[in-house]
This record gives sequence, C-alpha cells and structure tokens, in this order.
Amino acid sequence: MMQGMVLRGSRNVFTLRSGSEKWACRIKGKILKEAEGYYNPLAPGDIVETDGELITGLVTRRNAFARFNQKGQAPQLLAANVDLVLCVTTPVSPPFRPRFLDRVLFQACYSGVPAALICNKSDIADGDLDTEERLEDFRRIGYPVFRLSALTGQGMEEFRSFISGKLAVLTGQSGVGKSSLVKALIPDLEIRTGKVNEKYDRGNHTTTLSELLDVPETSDGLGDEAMIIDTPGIRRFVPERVPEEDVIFYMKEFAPLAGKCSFGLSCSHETEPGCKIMEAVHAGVIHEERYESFLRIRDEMAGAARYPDYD
Ligand SMILES: Nc1nc2c(ncn2[C@@H]2O[C@H](COP(=O)(O)OP(=O)(O)O)[C@@H](O)[C@H]2O)c(=O)[nH]1
Ligand SMILES: [Mg+2]
Ligand SMILES: [Zn+2]
Repeated sequence: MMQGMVLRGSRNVFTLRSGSEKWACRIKGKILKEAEGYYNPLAPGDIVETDGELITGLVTRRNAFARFNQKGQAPQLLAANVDLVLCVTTPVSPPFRPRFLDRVLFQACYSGVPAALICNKSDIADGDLDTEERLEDFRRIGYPVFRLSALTGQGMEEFRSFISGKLAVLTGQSGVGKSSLVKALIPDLEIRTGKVNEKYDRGNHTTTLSELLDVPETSDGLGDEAMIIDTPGIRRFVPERVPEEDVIFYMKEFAPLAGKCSFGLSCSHETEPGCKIMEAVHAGVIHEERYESFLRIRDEMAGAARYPDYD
C-alpha cells in the first residue's frame, strides 16, 4: 500500500502522482466509502491509498472546496486539501460580476479556506468606478485583491510570490482567463484556452475537468514552487447547501456580528430594532451589495426563490 495525490479525474479514472511517477487508477469497487455524499468521489488535491492498480481508500481531507451541482442535487468537489481559493473576475469581457464573487467567497469560507480575488484582464479595464469601488471594498473586508493581466504579465510577479508554496484553486466564470493565468505561471504548458464568445460575451467551455498542475519556481528565485488547480468555467456558482440561519457565519464581515442583535440569533436582519447587521450596513461597515448578496444566498438556502434568476 502507498499513497498518491489525485491530479485529475473523471467519474472513475483518476491520474495519481507519487514522487515523480504518474499513472491512471480506478476506484476499487463501485464506490469509495469515505467519499459518499458527493456528486463525484474524488477531486484534484485528494490523497488516496492505492495498491498501484486500484484506489482503495481516501486519506481524510483537510478541506473540500465544492459547489452545489443542481442537476445532480449534490455537492460537487472541485478541489481538496487546498491552501487558497482564487476567485477570478474581470473588469470587462465578461463583465464584472460581484454577485458571483460573493457566492464563491461564501463557499471558500464554508470550506474553511482563505480566499483572494484576482481581477484579470487589467489591460482592458475601462476604469469603471463601481468596479473599482467594489474591489476596494473586498480589500477592506480582508480579501487580498490582485489586478493582473495574463496577457501582458502585469501584476504577475507579486501574485506569483503570493501563491508560493501553496496549493491554490482557481475559480471563476468561463472566459475570465483562468487557463490563461495558468499558462502565464507555467510557460511550457500545453493547455487550451477559449475565445470569449462574442455573442454571449463569455468563454467557451474549453476546460472540462479540474486539473492540478505544478508551478515551477521562478528563475529569479522570488517565486517558490506552487501547485494550482484549474477548474472548468461555470456560468453560475451555487454554494453548498447550509441551513438558512447559518449563512451569516460564512460571510466574513457578518460572522463577528452573529448573535449580537437585540433578538440574538433569531433576528432576521431585515426589520428588527437593534439589528447589528442593519446598523453595520447603515454605517458602511457592511457594503449594501454584500447585504443584498447575504439576503439572496439566504433565500436560496431556504429554497424560497424570491430571486429566481438572480445574479
Ligand atoms: N485582454 C486580455 N485577454 C485575456 C487575458 N487573459 C485571458 N484573455 C483571453 O480571454 C479568453 C478566455 O481565456 P481562458 O483562459 O480560456 O478563460 P477561462 O475560461 O477562464 O479558462 C481568451 O481569448 C484569452 O486569450 C488578459 O489578461 N487580457
Ligand atoms: Mg479554462
Ligand atoms: Zn439582526
């Protein structure tokens, strides 16, 4: 018996690595007991037990970064045992979508993984003030924000040293440049990137599987080795299901206020006097848009589609 790290995999065939060896492996039997409850049994970053031919067990995960798969009605693993979630966005093409970020940040918090924002395509930023203001606010509440361009290399050095020594997972809607960023980090890599579909202004689905890749150390020695997981682009990120009353615990600047309202944990944070959340919104400590995202995520968790097609 030995252990291997999952680099990528479909429903039943997985590429494992141990040392410098890489090989394909199947799960022994139909299921992996430890991985029950998920739409897919394993994700890049997982450590498994293997006899060299078959995967026989899963080493307990440090964390699991997932999204709710609505078709399968189960959480779908995107990455496991990660140090960092990188939420990739763009100022334009596709348009900046803070609501998408809020839901990824929610999931990162739920998974117990630190997160950072990447605003890629800075080379074509139009200086929109609302976008700038939102990025600044994400920074204010404690998320590192990197303005990058995978195309020109702008900001890449600082970002590269930020991910040094870490296993980071990239997530973001299709076309924001996740695969292009991976390419910029790993110059001699063959990976497909898609053209942004002009009609719909979003990328084609060129990355179909999550994949773990090695980022080499930089020649100047400023960036140590790192690992990065590229994930397929999605149009809408749906976080894992949590009880609606728990949503407050998974939004960074809301969590410290949980239970502090006059009505304690039973406060709906919508109309009650002495509501610390509403006070924080009025005082500018919680951004109005984050409050709106909070209400929407909570409604979604409650199954009440007050905003059926929100985003
Ligand atoms: N102008 C500009 N275009 C970029 C940048 N990064 C990626 N792109 C383009 O955006 C499109 C989508 O990139 P891709 O990496 O496939 O996005 P993904 O779907 O998030 O993996 C491609 O046409 C890229 O060439 C950037 O920094 N600036
Ligand atoms: Mg891609
Ligand atoms: Zn309240």
